[in-house]
Amino acid sequence: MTGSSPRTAYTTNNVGIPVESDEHSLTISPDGPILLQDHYLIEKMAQFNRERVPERVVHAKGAGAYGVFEVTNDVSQFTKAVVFQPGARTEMLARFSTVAGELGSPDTWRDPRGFALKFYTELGNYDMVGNNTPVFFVRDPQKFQDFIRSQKRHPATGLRSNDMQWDFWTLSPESAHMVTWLMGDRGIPKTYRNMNGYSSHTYMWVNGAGERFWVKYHFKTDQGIDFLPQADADALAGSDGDHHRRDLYEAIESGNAPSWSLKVQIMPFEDAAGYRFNPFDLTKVWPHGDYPLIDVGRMTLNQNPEDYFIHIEQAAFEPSNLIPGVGPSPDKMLLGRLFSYPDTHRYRIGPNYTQLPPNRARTTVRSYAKDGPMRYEPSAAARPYAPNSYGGPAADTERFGDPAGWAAAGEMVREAYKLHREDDDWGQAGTQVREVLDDAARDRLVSNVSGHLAQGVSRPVLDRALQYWRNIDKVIGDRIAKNMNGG
Ligand code: HDE
Repeated sequence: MTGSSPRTAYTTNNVGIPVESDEHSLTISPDGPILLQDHYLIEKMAQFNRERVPERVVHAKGAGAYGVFEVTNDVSQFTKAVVFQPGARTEMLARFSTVAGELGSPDTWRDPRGFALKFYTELGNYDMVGNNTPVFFVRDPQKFQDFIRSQKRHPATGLRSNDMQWDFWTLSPESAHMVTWLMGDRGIPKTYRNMNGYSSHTYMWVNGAGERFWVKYHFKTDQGIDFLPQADADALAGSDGDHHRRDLYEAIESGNAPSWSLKVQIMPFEDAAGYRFNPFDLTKVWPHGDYPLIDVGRMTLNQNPEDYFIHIEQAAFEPSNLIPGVGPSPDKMLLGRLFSYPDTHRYRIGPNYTQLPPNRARTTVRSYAKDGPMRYEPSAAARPYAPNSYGGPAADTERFGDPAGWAAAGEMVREAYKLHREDDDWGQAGTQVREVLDDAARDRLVSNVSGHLAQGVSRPVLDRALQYWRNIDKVIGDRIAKNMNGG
């Protein structure tokens, strides 16, 4: 051979053994039968059949990237959380997603967008798992599963059904505020870079002196809020189903790193009981006039995953990843989520999911967990039981013993939240329509709702939907009714 051409890397099987051919199965003579001893062929076919993990039962389609969060304002008076301390710079992972669509569904369907963040702090992974809307459809986890099923596929036809969606929504008036967000411009962001992210829930912050506060997070896009008109979104759903995923990847790849400015609303702990709205009701916002936004920092996404499946499909976000200085709140939906996410990860990607690259802590893990399928990190405990006489580890209750909790008392009941003086199901939705939207946005809302109702929503559901919108705002409701009753 003249000169040695630079040898390309040779193919191996899954355990590094060089393979004999990339294209020919092992047979008796070129035209003969395939031999069972063709281990490489069998390995390729068997591996192929096992490449899928169950898709997320909601938020299946998405996109994600790594980045960094940098604190720009001192909020240590409210929290001791290491990620929010002055000067802190924390690596992170973000995943954005739609909700109801399956893994292969179009990015531009009308849907809330997931806004899931994982901060790799020296005191463990902190996850803030929010949406691009500050509220949600229901306020009790008992109804979440039913809500989602109304958004997915009809059991008989296997088709999505606007009639199912409006049947659930019009029988669940607490959904009005979120449905107003969903059917407006925020329901189809122009790109993942042009949407805000919200904790939606109220969380607890605890400062170094043990003082507690209630907090809501607002990640404001630095790219500006922008949306897709319904017709453009419908066209893209056909021409480029991965439009948002592509945009995020290409923006980062070209050095155009998107960023979001984190601001928070802080409510003094004692204000909650007497506040005009139930501050833990996930269908409500805290008007910014009551609790203004306070700057915290900036998150920048500047690194695409090197392998989408490993880092994004297997990413496991959980609201229960709460580090010292951040705690839950009496929000029933949040409390339900604290169970559900680790449960779904154990089912979807296995009991040792926290050892996978996107999920593994970037600090020493000294838990007593051990064994289980696919485990490969040894336990850092000196013995697999506590207490032990051989080096622990043992909980440091002096430093970390505060459970970030609140007092609770009373009988066991199954009831709705007690109403605060301005609590109802329509008020904040109406305020949004009348005071937040401008005329053009109201026109698009009317058009979006009318178009959605026109696709298969039949009486009695249609009549309830018209009344639903009149309850939100009589003028808007009448305009939609006019469109539905033949103009
Ligand atoms: Fe989720 N949600 N959710 N959700 N959610 C999931 O966990 C759940 C809710 C959100 O990019 C699941 O990993 C319950 C509100 C995002 O990987 C599941 C309730 C908000 C993502 C689950 C809610 C969210 C999920 C399915 C009502 C915004 C994608 C796959 C009590 C504040 C995270 C998974 C990612 C995913 C449960 C409601 C946001 C089934 C029980 C409210 C962004 O565990």
